[in-house]
Amino acid sequence: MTLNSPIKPTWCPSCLNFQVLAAVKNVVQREINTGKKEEDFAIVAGIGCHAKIFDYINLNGINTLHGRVLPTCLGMKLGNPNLNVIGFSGDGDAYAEGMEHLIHAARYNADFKYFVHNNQVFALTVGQPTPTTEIGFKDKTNPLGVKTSPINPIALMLASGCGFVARVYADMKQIEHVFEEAMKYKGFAFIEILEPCIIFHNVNYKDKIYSLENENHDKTNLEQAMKKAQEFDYSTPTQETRIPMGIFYQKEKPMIEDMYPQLKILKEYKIGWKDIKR
Ligand SMILES: Cc1ncc(C[n+]2csc(CCOP(=O)(O)OP(=O)(O)O)c2C)c(N)n1
Repeated sequence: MTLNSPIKPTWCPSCLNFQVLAAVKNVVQREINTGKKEEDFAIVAGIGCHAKIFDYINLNGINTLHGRVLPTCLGMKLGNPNLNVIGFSGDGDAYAEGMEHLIHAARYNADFKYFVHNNQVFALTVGQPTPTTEIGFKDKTNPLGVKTSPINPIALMLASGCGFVARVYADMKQIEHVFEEAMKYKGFAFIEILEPCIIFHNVNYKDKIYSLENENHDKTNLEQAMKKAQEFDYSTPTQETRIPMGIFYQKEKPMIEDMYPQLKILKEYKIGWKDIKR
């Protein structure tokens, strides 16, 4: 079996979602080459341009409702804690309609990996502002410009108790590196991909970003992580703007799969509920 799907992508030519697709397939392929099987993986996506990734990776999963990627991933893990579940959301999906799930996903700490493709707009519905769009952004729904300030998802996830908080630019190498670390991590891993939309939010972040790893950031230090999170507030970049990329915080915590004996047994025997005779 191949991870390549026969469905042709309908993303815009040079859309950064192609970088995400290639990186995710490369990492999963490496996991398969070193012992895992295709059926050990399940993917979940919501609705949006980013969510089309579901059609372009040949793995089992659920293309769920807009904003409901996280409860779907959690449900999969409760049904079969041995599955390697990977979720994909947009910033609209994760931070608007799905916001309440995000905080609880950090609390429950089920062992799955979650990407948020943050292009700072609702792209599929043609460019309306989301909770991470900067003040002043204009579109047909906000002709006078956005008045409210953007949320900072990195700070939010740190404050919510998430044990793996990362941000990468939509660049294959960066995504692969952090995704590999997330796969080794036991628990809920939050990875935001800063991904300008070439049509509706084409901001140049490339010369603003720097690697936390190269600046000796201590990813075990929550206070330091919070300080780094605050360096970029999702506003329009100025000459001084520096955007930290990489793993802000990493610490293993009790996972929901270990809190309930029923789930622990499934993990121990490497089985799902369907394998239990009633
Ligand atoms: C329950 C529900 N609410 C709203 C919509 C309309 N809708 C479809 S795609 C979309 C925008 C998605 O934006 P985002 O999650 O940021 O993804 P992007 O398209 O930018 O990748 C919206 C609001 C929907 N399909 N279902």
